[in-house]
Amino acid sequence: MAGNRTFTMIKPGAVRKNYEGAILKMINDAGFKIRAMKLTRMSTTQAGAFYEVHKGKPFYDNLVKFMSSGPIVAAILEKENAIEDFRKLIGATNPENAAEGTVRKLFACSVTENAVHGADSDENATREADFFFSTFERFYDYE
Ligand code: RTP
Ligand code: MG
Repeated sequence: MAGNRTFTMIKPGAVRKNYEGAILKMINDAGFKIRAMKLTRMSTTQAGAFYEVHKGKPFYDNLVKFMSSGPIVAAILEKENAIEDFRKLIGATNPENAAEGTVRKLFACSVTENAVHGADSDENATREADFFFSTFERFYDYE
């Protein structure tokens, strides 16, 4: 993702509660440009494949079930230092440990239903973006 892009999902719980607008506003206000975006839903097979790095961990089955339980907003975001800055914006995985003012502090209800996903490396951002978006659905060259 060329170092300045990340991949995110607004998770089913947050979409169910109509938080997607507020979360996207926080993302824009933090200086991220939306370069691709869609409302979609993963099947359990797709969610299992998306999270295959976590296969075998105690939370995997629950996570796959939750992530396929309803629509999500998937997006590619662009900003200098995108991966790190986005993870700062969303806060710790467990909302109980998330800093004040972070997306998870404001919108997450539990460690599984933690409102948003943020890619953790360039390599994973690329893999995750490719999972959801064709080249025709990405708008990298617009100002
Ligand atoms: P994410 O990938 O969603 O941005 O979150 P993360 O890097 O902060 O957390 P990660 O370790 O990649 O875990 C992926 C998702 O699995 C759920 N999880 N549950 N102890 C638990 O019950 C537990 N640990 C992780 C969370 O939904 C987490 O976002
Ligand atoms: Mg992660």
